[in-house]
Amino acid sequence: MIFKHQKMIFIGARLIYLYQHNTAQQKLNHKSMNCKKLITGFIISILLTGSIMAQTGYQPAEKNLQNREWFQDAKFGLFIHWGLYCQMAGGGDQGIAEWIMNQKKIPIAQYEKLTNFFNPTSFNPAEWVSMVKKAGMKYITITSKHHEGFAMYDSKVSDYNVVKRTPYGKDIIKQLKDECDKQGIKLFFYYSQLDWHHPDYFPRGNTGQGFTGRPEKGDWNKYIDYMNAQLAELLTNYGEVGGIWFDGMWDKWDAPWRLDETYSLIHKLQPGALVGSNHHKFPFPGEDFQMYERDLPGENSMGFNHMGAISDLPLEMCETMNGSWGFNLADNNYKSVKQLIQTLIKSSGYGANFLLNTGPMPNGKIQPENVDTLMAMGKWLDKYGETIYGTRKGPIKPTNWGASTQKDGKVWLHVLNFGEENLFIGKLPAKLKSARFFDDQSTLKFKETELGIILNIPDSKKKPIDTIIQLEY
Ligand code: FHN
Repeated sequence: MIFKHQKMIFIGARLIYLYQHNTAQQKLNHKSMNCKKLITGFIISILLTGSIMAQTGYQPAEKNLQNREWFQDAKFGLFIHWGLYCQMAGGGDQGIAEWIMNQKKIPIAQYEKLTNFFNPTSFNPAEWVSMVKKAGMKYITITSKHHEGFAMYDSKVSDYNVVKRTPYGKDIIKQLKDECDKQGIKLFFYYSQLDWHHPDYFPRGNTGQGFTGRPEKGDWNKYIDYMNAQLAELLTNYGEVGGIWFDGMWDKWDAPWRLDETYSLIHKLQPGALVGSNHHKFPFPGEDFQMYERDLPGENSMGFNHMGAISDLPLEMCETMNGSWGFNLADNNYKSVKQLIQTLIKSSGYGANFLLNTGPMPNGKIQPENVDTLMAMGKWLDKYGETIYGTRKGPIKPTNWGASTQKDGKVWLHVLNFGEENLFIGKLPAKLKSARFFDDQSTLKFKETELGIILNIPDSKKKPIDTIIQLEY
């Protein structure tokens, strides 16, 4: 009864919050859903997820709040998808290579044979972390276990892991963490709640059905115990971690995930660790940041982000370099450096971090194409990082021509696409005193109209990736 009562209060509070949030949001975003839709969506999601209570009453620790600030300042990180699947390299198909077990319907008994060949003798964590630093990235998020269920670290609760089952026999996560500590890079652990290998992940969700060879029975609570035990290992055996990046709840919305227990466990073991979940919904209590997969905040071009609403939590957007997260031999459809830098800028314009992915090869090396891209991005950041790192979203919301960022009283416009020589940027919060090109600090002409400001950007000043204008008002 008390539980029910608390639940109602919680739902009520969430609805009020969403209403307030949405009212503010609507003023800013003409695309945002209307409030009625949002609340209806939320109620539906609550009904669907009646068992998801998350960490009600969660109060982030001081350290957690500090880390949230750090996180928002950091802006750029490397996502690493590495697991047994890298050896299949996508099997010659385009698409997400880390899903090959499910896509090709490979039974566990066969898939497990991949453990016998996993021997990334060229894995050099020092090289990886140096590359990350040169790219201007401040943190790494690595798959500790993806949907295939294989742990890339020395788990004591399952021998389906890199140390016990592969000829390589060394703890990948430990080596990477030691090197990150040495070079001052934070490490986050991706953890898949969805599991195609564990027998107790039952009843099954939308994926991993029918082909794995698991008996059609299992004890769900045992699976959650197992997952929490693995998380406890990750949070006790590797020193201070940046946080946990969850994925996979979308596979089984109606499951009793016992999120309250999982989130409390993480925050108890490491109060500073940031929890985020790629459940594609509005954040639940106990989560410390909100994430968007292959979409800028508030957009839904991938069809993942149905709720649309942006929370007040720190934000992060993740993206692939080609079309796959895991190493895909056949997919050469790499995004250009320009495209990726512009996405980084647009994310910053939303106040969001950009987590850019690479899928290491079976030998432990990063694909050379990805290294080249990262080095080019790092070069750009060496020059223009001041307008990205440590910033928050600027006064002008990202739009088709660009975005804006701000820090310590400085405001930067990032002009990414040009139409005419004159650029209408709308209204600013105060009267504009001056506008200068970031590159040479030369001033540019502008006109203040009733509707907003028009800037004059001569062709000679236009840059191919980003023309940065510093505003003073
Ligand atoms: O299924 C996964 C996918 O393999 C990858 O890990 C991405 C990263 O955001 N998340 C899931 C899809 O939403």
